[in-house]
Amino acid sequence: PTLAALDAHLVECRACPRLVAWREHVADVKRASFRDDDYWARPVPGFGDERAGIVVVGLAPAAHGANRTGRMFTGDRSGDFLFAAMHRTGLANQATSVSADDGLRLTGIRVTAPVRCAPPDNKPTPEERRRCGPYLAREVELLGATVRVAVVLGGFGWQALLSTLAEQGWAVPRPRPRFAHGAEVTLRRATPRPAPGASLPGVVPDGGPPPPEQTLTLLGCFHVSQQNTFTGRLTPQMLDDVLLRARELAGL
Ligand code: DU
Ligand code: SF4
Repeated sequence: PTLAALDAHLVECRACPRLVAWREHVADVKRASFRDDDYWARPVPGFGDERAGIVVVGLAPAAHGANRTGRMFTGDRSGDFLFAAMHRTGLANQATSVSADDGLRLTGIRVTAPVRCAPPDNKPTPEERRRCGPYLAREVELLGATVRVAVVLGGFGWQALLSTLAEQGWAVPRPRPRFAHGAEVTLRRATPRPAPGASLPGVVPDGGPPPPEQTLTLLGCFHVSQQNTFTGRLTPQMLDDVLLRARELAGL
């Protein structure tokens, strides 16, 4: 089980009829300014550092952004805003993100989404979110203990990530922590004990010290969509502050 194997499986997924139809319809019609582009029109994998201390959880691919370029947050204004901030805060090697082969590299951070296919009006249904959840769960699991911080862009990703983490044995408080810009919630779980067959001779887990705890801190941030960035609800400084806080918490 590797991220590459997960992505190979993901890009073949056709489990949501409404989203499969939409991602392909958008690719047929296109936007005039992209009329010469071959759209990706498939599920979009996470992008960035495979040993990331920070994972950014968005919402879903944009119809003419990631659904066109095949790379998360790439090719639209949301991505411009996000990657420029990553570049200012030392997490990306360049400020722009136009296509999957533009040379952008992320260090210590990775971008992903709870729903991997472009939805109409950027609104997946609860059922689509549930169906796609295992891909996010598996990605977070494969990143493993290196991930210390999740920067969550908006309430949809916040709810989706909390559901995913609860299923994976993280202690999620009840009532659930609410999304807010600047919200900071640290979750814990016991590090899974090795499977019985994997224990080494002479190592007796029972009665030994408890396994160390794993922690993951969620940082809420308004989504980088134009609705927020054009109106000034989310400013570059606000996003920089969240990313710098994430760096600090992740020890980067
Ligand atoms: O083959 P590659 O996609 O360039 O990835 C090689 C290596 O670099 C892999 O361990 C992921 C990591 N990486 C990264 O740190 N940041 C990126 O933006 C893309 C890949
Ligand atoms: Fe598959 Fe997720 Fe796309 Fe649904 S949204 S078709 S579950 S990849």
